[in-house]
Amino acid sequence: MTDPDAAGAARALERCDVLASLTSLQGGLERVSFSEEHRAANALVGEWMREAGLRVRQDAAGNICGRLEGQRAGLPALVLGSHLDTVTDAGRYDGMLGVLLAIEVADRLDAAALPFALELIGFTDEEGTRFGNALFGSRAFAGRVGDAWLATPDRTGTTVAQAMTGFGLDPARIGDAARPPDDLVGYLETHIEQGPHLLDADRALGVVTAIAGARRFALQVTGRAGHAGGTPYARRRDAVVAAAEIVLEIERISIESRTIGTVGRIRAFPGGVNVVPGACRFSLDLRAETDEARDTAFDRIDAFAREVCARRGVTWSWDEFYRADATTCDPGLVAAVEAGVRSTGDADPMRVWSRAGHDGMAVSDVTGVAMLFLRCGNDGISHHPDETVTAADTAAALAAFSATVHAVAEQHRA
Ligand code: HGY
Ligand code: MN
Ligand code: MN
Repeated sequence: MTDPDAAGAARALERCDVLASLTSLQGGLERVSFSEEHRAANALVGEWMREAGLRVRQDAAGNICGRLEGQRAGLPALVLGSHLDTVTDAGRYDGMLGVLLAIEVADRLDAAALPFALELIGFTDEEGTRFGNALFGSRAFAGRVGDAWLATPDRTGTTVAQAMTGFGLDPARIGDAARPPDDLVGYLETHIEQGPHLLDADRALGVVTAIAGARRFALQVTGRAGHAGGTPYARRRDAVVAAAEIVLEIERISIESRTIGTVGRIRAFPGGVNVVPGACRFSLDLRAETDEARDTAFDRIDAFAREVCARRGVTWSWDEFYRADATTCDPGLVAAVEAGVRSTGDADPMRVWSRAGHDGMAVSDVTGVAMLFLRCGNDGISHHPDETVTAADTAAALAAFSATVHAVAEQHRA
C-alpha cells in the first residue's frame, strides 16, 4: 500500500468517527431512516462527495448520491456505495466505511478517462431498524418499493410515507429513485466482513462470491395468562415455556442444516413477574447460502413449533416481514475485485460468501453486483460498539477498491 492509500484510509476512518457522533442513542450509535441524524449524515456525506468533485443530489428515497462523468457526459454508471443507517447500539464501520472509501476512490480518480460515469451512493435504511423491513433505499434504487411498504408503521405508529414527508420527500414520487438497467454498468460495495472468517484465515481482504438469502419473521405463541401461584402446571398454557422449546430447536436445526437462525427479540405478555405469560412474541432472522436451505430450515422450525404448541395447548402463528433471496455476484465484477485484491500483493485472493445481508441483494435486480470484504478485528464482532478494523487493512481495501474500478474500466475498453 502507498502513502496515498494510508492517507485516504486515515481520512475515511476519521470520518467514520465524525458520522458516529450523529446518533439518537445516548452513549451509543443508532441512526435510523428519515431521522434528524439521517438528515445530518446525508448533508455531511454530500459535502464530502462535493469536495471530491462529484455532482451531488438526494434521490426520492432519501439516498445521498454523487456523480462524476466519464469520457463523455451521460454514460451508464459504475456505482460504488453502501449504507449510512445503523442498527441499535451499532459499530461505526458497518456501511459507513464503504461509502467513505468510495469517496476516497472517486477523489483520486481521473474520471474523464473512464469509459463509464462513476456514481456514489449512501443508501438509507439497509438495516430495517426503524420499520422492520430492510434494504429500503436500495429497493427504491431498483424500483421495488410499493404502497404496502410505504404504509408500514414504526413503533410509534409513524408510517414510512409519513416519515418521508417529514424528511421533505414526497412518498408518491418514490418511483423517481428507480434506475433502469441501461443506466448502469454495475455496483461495487466495500464492506467489513462482520464475521471471523478473514481473521481466522489471516487475510486482510476477501472477494465476495454470493450474499446469503434471508427471511425475517414475527413469531407468536398464544396461551392463557394466569396466576403465577395459583395455576397448577397441569393447567397452565404458558406461552414462554413453549417459545423456549422452539428457540432451542431453532438453534439445533440451524446448526444441523448449516443455516443461520437468530432470535434477536423476545417479549412476554402481559409481562408481570407474578403472571403466567399468555403470549410470547419473538423474532426470527433466518439465512443461508441458498434459498432452498433457508426455506427447508424454516419449514422444519414451523413443523416443530406446531407440534410443541399442540402438546402444550397453546397456539402458533407467524408473519414474515422481510425476505431477500440469495444473490450470486456478477462473475465479471468478481474477477475485477479479484484483480483489485491481487494488486495489493495478495496472489491468491480468498473467496467468501457473505453471511450478512447487503444492499447488493436489492441492486442485483437491475445490475450486476460484487463486493470487497475487509477484515473485522475483535473476533469479527459487528452490530456492536466494539466493531473494529485496522488502518493497514483499510488502506489495503482502498488500494484494492481503486484497482477494482480500473479493472472494470479495462474490461469495458477490451
Ligand atoms: O442484517 C444484516 O445482515 C445486515 O447487517 N443488514
Ligand atoms: Mn448491518
Ligand atoms: Mn451493512
